[in-house]
Amino acid sequence: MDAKWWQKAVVYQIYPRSFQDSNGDGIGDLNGITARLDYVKSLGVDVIWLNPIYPSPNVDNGYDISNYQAINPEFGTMADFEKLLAKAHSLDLKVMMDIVVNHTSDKHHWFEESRKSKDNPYRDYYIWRDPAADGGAPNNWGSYFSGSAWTYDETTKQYYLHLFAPGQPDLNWANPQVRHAVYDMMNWWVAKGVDGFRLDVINLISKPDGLPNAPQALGQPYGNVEKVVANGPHVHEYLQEMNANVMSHYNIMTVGETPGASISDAMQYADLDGKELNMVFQFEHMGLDGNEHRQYGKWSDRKVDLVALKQVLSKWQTGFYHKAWNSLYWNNHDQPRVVSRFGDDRPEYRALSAKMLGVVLHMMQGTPYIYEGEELGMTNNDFTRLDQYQDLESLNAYHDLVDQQHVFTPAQMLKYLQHHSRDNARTPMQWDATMNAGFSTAQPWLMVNPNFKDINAKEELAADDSVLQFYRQLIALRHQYDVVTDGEYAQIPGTENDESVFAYTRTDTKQRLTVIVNFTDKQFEYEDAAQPQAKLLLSNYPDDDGTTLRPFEAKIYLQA
Ligand code: TEU
Ligand code: CA
Repeated sequence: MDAKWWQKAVVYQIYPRSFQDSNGDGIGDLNGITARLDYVKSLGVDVIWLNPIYPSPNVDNGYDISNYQAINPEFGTMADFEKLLAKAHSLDLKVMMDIVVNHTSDKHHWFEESRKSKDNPYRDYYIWRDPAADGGAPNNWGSYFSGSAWTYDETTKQYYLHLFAPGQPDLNWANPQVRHAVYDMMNWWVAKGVDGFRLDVINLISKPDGLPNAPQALGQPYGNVEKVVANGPHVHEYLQEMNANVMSHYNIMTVGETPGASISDAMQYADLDGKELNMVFQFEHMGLDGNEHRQYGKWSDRKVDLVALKQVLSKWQTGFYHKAWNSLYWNNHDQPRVVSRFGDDRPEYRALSAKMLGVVLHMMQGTPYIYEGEELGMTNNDFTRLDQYQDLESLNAYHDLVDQQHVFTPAQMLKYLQHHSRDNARTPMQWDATMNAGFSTAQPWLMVNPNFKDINAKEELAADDSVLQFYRQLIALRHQYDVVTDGEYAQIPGTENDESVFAYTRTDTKQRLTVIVNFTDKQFEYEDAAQPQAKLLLSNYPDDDGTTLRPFEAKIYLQA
């Protein structure tokens, strides 16, 4: 297959607020990123994805944008961005921007105009509705961040829609003026030299006609909005129009974040015909360890079931083969750290299981995403008190489920937050063992994980068996072997229901890659007949006796 550049690429996600502070205010910034690009390049990655860097009141840490064509002064200036872009390009690193166009900040001048009067030219940039007959919200939709998805505005005596916080009013994509303003903005960034876009919750932009009520679980105060807004009636039409007005004119990379997208929805978003997006972030493998009562979402301390995880990942591998393109991720700024979540972050197993998880993901078909610190095996933080959290989603969920609905006790919810709060991913990058892990000379905006003295880039660059060195080898394998890019995926027959082993092959006309990992801290006999003729390409143990699988052992074999 003649792979597109983004099919051979590996992406490194940078959360600017937590990556590197360069001016001593405790907040990561663009010049800090620029200073660390040599490190990023040394991993062997091809693209950096920057979370939003635009002006924002930070209701949702930048996912509430008040100006799409400027830089958040906390992060620096447009000149600083241009320096970062030039440095990245000089290192042959492409830069992917994160654009949030399902909603803006309520401080965006479009919304400030829109809320002024019903006949304001910007009124229809957003979704306004009269109160229901009882004076309440127009329907039963609940926000992703708890509470109603509607807020009443006194000035014009109407409600406006916000799937997320009240400070994040949803744009009205049925309005062609909105759509074309977005396309113009995207073209403006491409003209500045950016190489791609990550599109935030892009499958929520087309709301269902008539805004019908959502399914509402017994006892729940609101309906489950994702059931009625995800993958809406015109979403493919809008994405094809965006493609015609933007993507089709360039060789850029696009990835859509699509919560609630099934494999058939995603098949069209990420179709190889290139009519919409290159790939999407689907959430099915991220939802397997949520609360057993779906209405309480992800708040849980359950461990993931390996058989279910294998089944989901395999379904997306085989379902998309030669039809659409997968993204591959374990981590991002919204998800807890994978070594704590799906691996084992006890000191004796942390590095082993981090490497094992890297093997499972990076030998699959798709474009892998590495979230800052994942290459170090950074772990969840040990938050113990509610006041240590800053994430809006976490704090709102606590007050809703503990204080209002009394579904969980404070102790229960604090445990669930320890497992699933987004702040686990947002603690500062751990560079070295100096103060604040080398992230900042000032008090960081969010606490540094106390284990930074043992887990940091400096340590791992100096060691030859670190998680970092192992990730470098995995990235090199992707660039070296076509079978990683285009080999056909299959679980090894007979292992599908094994609760300890994840074993799969990738096969093309020339080679076969075999991946065998032990997902547990147990040791047991395991012999795969294929091994004798195969060459061991990479393992997270120094030797290979071929018949025993040791705790979290991960092996990659190649057969010509
Ligand atoms: O996330 C959307 C989304 O689906 C997440 O809220 C997810 O459901 C949850 O956080 C993790 O289970 C995107 C951005 O990635 C997130 O940071 C923003 O808060 C959100 O959209 C609103 O823009
Ligand atoms: Ca700073």
